[in-house]
Amino acid sequence: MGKSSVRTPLLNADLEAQTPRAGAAREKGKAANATADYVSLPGAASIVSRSQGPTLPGPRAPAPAPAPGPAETSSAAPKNNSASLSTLLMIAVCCIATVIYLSAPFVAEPYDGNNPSQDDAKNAFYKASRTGYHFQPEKNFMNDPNGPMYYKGYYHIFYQYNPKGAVWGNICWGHAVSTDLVHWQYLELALVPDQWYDIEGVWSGSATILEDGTPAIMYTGSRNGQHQSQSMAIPVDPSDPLLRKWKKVPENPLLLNPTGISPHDFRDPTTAWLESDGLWRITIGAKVEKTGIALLYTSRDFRHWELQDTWLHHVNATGMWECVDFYPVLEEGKLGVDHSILLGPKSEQLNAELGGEQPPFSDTFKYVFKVSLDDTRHDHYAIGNYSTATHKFVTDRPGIGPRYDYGKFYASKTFYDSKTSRRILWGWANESDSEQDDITKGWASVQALPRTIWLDAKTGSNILQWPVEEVDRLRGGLTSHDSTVLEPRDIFKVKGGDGPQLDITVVFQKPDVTTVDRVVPDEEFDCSQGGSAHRGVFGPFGLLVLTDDNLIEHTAVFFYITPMKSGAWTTRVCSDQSRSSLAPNLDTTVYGSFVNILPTEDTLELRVLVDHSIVETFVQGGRLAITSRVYPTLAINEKSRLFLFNNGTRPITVKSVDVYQMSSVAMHAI
Ligand code: DQQ
Repeated sequence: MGKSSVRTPLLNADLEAQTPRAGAAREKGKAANATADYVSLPGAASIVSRSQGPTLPGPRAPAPAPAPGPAETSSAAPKNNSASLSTLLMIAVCCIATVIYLSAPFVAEPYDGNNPSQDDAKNAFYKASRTGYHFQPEKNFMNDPNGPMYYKGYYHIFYQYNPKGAVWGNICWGHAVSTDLVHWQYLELALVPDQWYDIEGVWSGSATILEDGTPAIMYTGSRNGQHQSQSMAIPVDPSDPLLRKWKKVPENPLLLNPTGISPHDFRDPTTAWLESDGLWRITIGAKVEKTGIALLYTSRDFRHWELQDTWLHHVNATGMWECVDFYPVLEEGKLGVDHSILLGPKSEQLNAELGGEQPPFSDTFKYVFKVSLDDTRHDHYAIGNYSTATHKFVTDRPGIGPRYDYGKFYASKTFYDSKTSRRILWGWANESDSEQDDITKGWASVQALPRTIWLDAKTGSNILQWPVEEVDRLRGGLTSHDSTVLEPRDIFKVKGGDGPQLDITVVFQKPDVTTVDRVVPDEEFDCSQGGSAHRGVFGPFGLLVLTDDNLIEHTAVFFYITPMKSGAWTTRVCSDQSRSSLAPNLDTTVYGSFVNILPTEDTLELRVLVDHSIVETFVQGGRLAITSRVYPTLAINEKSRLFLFNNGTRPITVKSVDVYQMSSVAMHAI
């Protein structure tokens, strides 16, 4: 793949200002900022409105409050003529948007990829949402990633899959292999519901590499109105690196729900780990009343499992725990750790090599426990220690812990990549459209890009997530831009950012909050009130991705720096889907959370990977992630644009912007 690099200064020629920069108005704006910093600033109509420019609220966004805008807006805005001009423009734009909206057809024949009528505009909307470089099956419904592993030169991903339709049901294990985690080849179904104990579905589970080097799968079988039990499958031919055929062992089901646990609340076994007592251990999600729990089982032969008296972990009032995951992480460095090598019979040898004493290596390793909360459909993780004496996980901090990802990312699972000594995380990004849309387009769900994860040594309190480096090989033409300043209300088109498949890195100078004399706390903002249309002092500022030329559709990924009652300033990152699409029946929830910016850090950094209907955002080197699903109707394919914006009342310095075009990957059946 050829790479071209165009290094250009971030001038207006590259980043075309979308609205005129009247010097006088700018000066008025600056003067007004001085007073505007004192207040929390509600409801500018849209990030694309400037004092002189049109107001273009997305038709599906809530109408801006008629209340007066921020102080500098009213004082900077030329009154009289320009006010009525902007009203006229707003009416015109609304009319155009309405016409486009009404003429945008959202009813189409089921997508089968062969029907010529699907090439017309009616179906462009559906077709454009198919991703170019994310893993997704050829058709039908997918959910949780299952049993990821590296085996004999291939990465394997299995996934919950309905081979008969684009909605959940008939759940089997789909299977694909790759040599680089990016290019995938589909294989035949690995596990199908064909036994009395899994006849309603082969639900989620994990793979473990056993001591003889062969893999074993533990999974949940569903039967009889979703009664759950745990079963095992092994490869028919372990010498086949593709592991095409699997057989269920005759001892199945290996585990029935224990006393006190409902058969409806007993599922998703983890990868097993071996400890120095020669016992394998797995943990399985369950609940007791409203307490989410992780049951612990031991086995010497991987067939006969014994429930342990103590739970590995539990948190009150969190409901059913799905898809739990439990693994060690190094306290320093990016390398992953194989749980069984760390704690198993080989651990002493490893420890000796590391110059340590005996396990559990408490000075060197921490543990991560992840749970997928069925009640909220969010994945949370806690960092702590695991005692091989008590077999309990003890968190460093109370509670369920932060989320892996503040957008669409569920039922995730890690594996240890023995090829490169990484721990890699997979997570399911479901759709934000309707089931009817999914049936029409013939598929639902993608897997987020596989992410390398490791402990953030700077904070010790969070993990870092970063797309596996193999993703970088999809990068094509690079357009780089140097420093520029975004004045309040600026919106610049970014050269090199056309198209629906991008990998964007933008670095902002951390604003100097000490320049603000008096501050009114703004603790109420939670990304959703107005989203990118809200106005604060420092922010929102960031990127508009998957944006059409007229900025009718845009997905804003932005920072927002908030003064708190304590006097401290905190930094949020938000992903605003409320103006992403003119299409109806979409979930347009605005996502976001606080990100820890350390005093030693003087930049704010976003890496945003755009792929048609998925936008994956990594903040501050991976300290926070947000995945969103969006379905533009106008900003599709070659009509998609990239913009930088600042809707705060203070200027923001952009230090650099790098934009790569991303190649598509062909995925075939073999
Ligand atoms: N999905 C599976 C279950 C799991 C849930 C069923 C999580 O095993 O608990 O498809 O999305």
